[in-house]
Amino acid sequence: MIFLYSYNISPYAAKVRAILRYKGLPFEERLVHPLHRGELKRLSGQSGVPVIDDGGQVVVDSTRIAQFLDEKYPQKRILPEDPTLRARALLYEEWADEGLPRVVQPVRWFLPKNRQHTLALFRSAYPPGRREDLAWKAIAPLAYHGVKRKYGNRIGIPKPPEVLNRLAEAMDYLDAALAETGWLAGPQPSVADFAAWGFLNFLDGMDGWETLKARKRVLKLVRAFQKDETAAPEAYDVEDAAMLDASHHRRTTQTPTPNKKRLPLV
Ligand SMILES: N[C@@H](CCC(=O)N[C@@H](CS)C(=O)NCC(=O)O)C(=O)O
Repeated sequence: MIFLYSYNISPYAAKVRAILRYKGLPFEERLVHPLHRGELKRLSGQSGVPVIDDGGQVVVDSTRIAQFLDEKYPQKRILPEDPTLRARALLYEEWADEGLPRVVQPVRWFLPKNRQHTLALFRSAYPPGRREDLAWKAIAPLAYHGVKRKYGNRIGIPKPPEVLNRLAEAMDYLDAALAETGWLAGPQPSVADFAAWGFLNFLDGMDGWETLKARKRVLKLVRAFQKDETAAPEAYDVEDAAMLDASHHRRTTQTPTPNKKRLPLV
């Protein structure tokens, strides 16, 4: 049995989850709690997700996991054998892993309604209850702070029009890159498509979705793999709203001390 250590809001974990499903590999997901990462650390020597444990073979980082899975389970290859297509798949994967987050994470986190969805979704993966709610009052601003530090700019965070314009521009490029076959590298899905999907699937139903939907080939890619049940933005409840208020309050009145060991959460 393969175990996948993840967060339900992690695009890199979504990428691995989609690859496991595409290859038809049975797996069990272990959602890591952001305040309890001891087991993950003992297992993998670090505290980021995704990590897989395949019968004692522990692999960290979605790119390495994808390569490991493709070598061990060659059915439905996601790394093309043809060297040109393989190079293209790896280059586009690198863009989807490193460039696309700078476009998509601001959409998920800097548009207020989307941030509510994202935080509510994150919270929904863990047991209900007052104690846990209390913990989330701390986790939510920490998570947001981590994202701001990573994807904000020196004067704060970009305004919604700028965030959406950057999304539109990137989706134009992506749509054009998909024109030949509907996939990024050759006639079949490759690791690059899964990497892009990992980020884009979260935008379904969020502010910015119309921008994606208008690019037909991008829309087809987002619809191509099984939608993450975990990724569906749920209506947030009153407790979640309170949690968000706490995060706004924190942001304007005091800067949370960054805990280098724990940040960034996402
Ligand atoms: N390059 C890594 C990036 C993974 C990553 O950034 N994971 C985030 C969640 S989306 C995380 O776990 N951050 C917390 C940490 O690194 O401690 C990959 O492809 O797997």
